[in-house]
Amino acid sequence: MIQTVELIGAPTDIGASVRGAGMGPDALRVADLPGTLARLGFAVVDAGNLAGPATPWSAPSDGLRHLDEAVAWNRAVYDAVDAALGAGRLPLMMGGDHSLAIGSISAVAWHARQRGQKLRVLWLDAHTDVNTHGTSPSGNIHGMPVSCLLGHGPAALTGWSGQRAALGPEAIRFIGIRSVDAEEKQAIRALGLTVFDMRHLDEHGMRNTMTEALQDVDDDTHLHVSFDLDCLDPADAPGVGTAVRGGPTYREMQLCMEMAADTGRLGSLDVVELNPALDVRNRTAEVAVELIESLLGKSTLAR
Ligand code: Z70
Ligand code: MN
Ligand code: MN
Ligand code: MN
Repeated sequence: MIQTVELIGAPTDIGASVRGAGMGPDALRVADLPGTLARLGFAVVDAGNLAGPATPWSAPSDGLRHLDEAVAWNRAVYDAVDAALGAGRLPLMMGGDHSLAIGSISAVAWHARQRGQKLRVLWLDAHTDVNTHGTSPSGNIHGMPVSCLLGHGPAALTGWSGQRAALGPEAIRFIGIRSVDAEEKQAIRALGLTVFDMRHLDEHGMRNTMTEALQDVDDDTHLHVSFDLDCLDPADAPGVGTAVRGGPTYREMQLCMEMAADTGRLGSLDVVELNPALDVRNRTAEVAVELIESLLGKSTLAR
C-alpha cells in the first residue's frame, strides 16, 4: 500500500524571537518538498497553509508572549494533524516556529494512545525547549513546548492529548543540544530527561548516539521526529532565527535521519524554525528537503 504524506503548512513566527519563520512552509515548497517525496514513492497531499492570527510582537505578559495567538495556531495544527492521522496519513507539519509542536505532538499522542502504541519523540535541536513561563528568560513560547507536552505549561497549552501530559519524560530523546538556560538544566535533572548533547555526540559519534536513542523502539512504537533546523551547524543551515555554533554537520544529520528511517516506525514529523529571511539562496530549505528524504527512507544504495 502506498503511504500518503500530508504536508501541513503553519506559516507563523508566533512563538519565536526573530521574524521570518512564517515563510518556512513556502520555502520548503520552493525547494520542491512535494515533488521530492512523490519521486521517493509516496502519495503526497499538500493541505496548503493553515490560517491564524498575525504576530503582534507585544511584550510578555505573565512570562508568556502571544499566548492567545499561540493557542489559536496550535489549535489549527492540532486539528490538521489529527485529521491527517485519522485518515491514515503521515502528517508532515511545516512550521513555523517550534511552539507548534505542542499542537502536533498532542494530536500524535492522542492517536498513539488510541492505537495502543508507545510514543517515542526524537527532539533534534540546539535547544531543549524545556522552559516554562516561570523560568523563560524571553517569554518566547518556542522555548517551552517540551514543558507544555510534559504537562508543565500554562493551562491553555496543556492537556490537549486528553491527559495532563501528552508525554512522559521517558518518551523523549534530545539530539544535538548545545544551548540550555540555567533553569532548564535544573528541569532536565529534575525530570530525568535523556539529553544527547554535543559533547556526547563528539565522544560517542552519531552512530552510537542514535543506536542508544532508538534502543527500545519496537513494532508497537509510533516514532515522531520534531526537527528544529537550528540543530544543524549554522555553516550548513544558516537560515534559522537562533543559530548556535558547533552543531552536527550535514553528514552527521544524514546518518541521524537514516538510522531513524531504518526503524521503519516513523509516523509523523515536524520541520520547524526554518527562516527564509535569514537564509542564503534557500540553502537551508534544500538541506531540510534532503534530510527529510533520508528520514522517509531514501538510501544511496538500497533499492
Ligand atoms: C531560549 C528561550 C529557542 C529556538 C530559541 C531559546 C529557545 N532557551 N528555541 N530558538 N528554536 O528563549 O527559551
Ligand atoms: Mn526548538
Ligand atoms: Mn532550537
Ligand atoms: Mn525553540
